[in-house]
Amino acid sequence: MRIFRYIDENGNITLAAMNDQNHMFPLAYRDFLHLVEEAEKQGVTPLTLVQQSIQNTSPLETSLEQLQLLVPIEAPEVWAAGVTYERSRDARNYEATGGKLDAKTFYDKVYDAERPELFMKSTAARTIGPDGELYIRSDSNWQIPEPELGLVLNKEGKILGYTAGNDLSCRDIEGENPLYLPQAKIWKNSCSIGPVIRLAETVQDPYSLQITCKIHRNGEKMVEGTANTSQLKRKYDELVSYLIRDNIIFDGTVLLTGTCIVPPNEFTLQDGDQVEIEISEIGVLSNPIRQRVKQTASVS
Ligand code: DO4
Ligand code: MG
Repeated sequence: MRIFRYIDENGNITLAAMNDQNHMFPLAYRDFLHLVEEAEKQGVTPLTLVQQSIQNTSPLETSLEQLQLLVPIEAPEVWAAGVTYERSRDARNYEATGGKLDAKTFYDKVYDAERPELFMKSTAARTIGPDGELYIRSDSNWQIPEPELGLVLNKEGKILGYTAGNDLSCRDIEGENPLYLPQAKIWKNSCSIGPVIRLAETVQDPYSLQITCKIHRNGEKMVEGTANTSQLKRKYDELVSYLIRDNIIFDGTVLLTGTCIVPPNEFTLQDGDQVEIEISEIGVLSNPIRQRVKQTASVS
């Protein structure tokens, strides 16, 4: 069962569920967290509550693609794990050593270390949903999407659901100096999540999800990559346990679990590109790329 939000024909923000037959049903809950809260109050799981709610209702007569979708949850914070897949470790080594293949750096250390790399990626105001515009930075010449599985958490760190996320990143800024990581990761519209949240209880094996990323330019496919969450070095609970350690996190926090797909080293995103991230059992998160007007620092 997948949960999403859209704007209905009267302009109302509506929560809805999509079942395994792709039938979609509006729900009477304000948002995803309200649904989870009501399920808890009634002593049932979110899946049971949704099944009860849609029992005698008719499905929407449209498709997901035709709806005006919104971000499935206004996550107060989006955190991210890094260097959780070999592919990411190798790409980070490449950019940190000015393009050496097979170089060894501190990224090897973090890949093997007990403590994972975790960083703050985004906030609700910086995060966009399906079909929203992702902005590339004006001061970077090497920018790529990072397709990642996202965990939707409650404030105790329980995994409520799974979504797709794009940890848009600047390889040149990150490679120049690891202390620049926040600038390589966080800016306006640098993160997207969606299109849906798959209820955790309806995912049989979150370690066997197929992730595909495609980038189109002027109608032509420039990049296509595929990987699987079975290649993840760590466990989801392990990442969450470090996130919540001595920390405060909020209901609806999203934790991105790291990238397993990196475009070829010579590739950088451009204005007008279209990025599609597909995760099996979740769906396709699609976003256009926009280059905003170049900003130069001025000192008066
Ligand atoms: O160390 C930098 C971040 C790496 C990252 O975002 C990833 O592996 O997905
Ligand atoms: Mg990442």
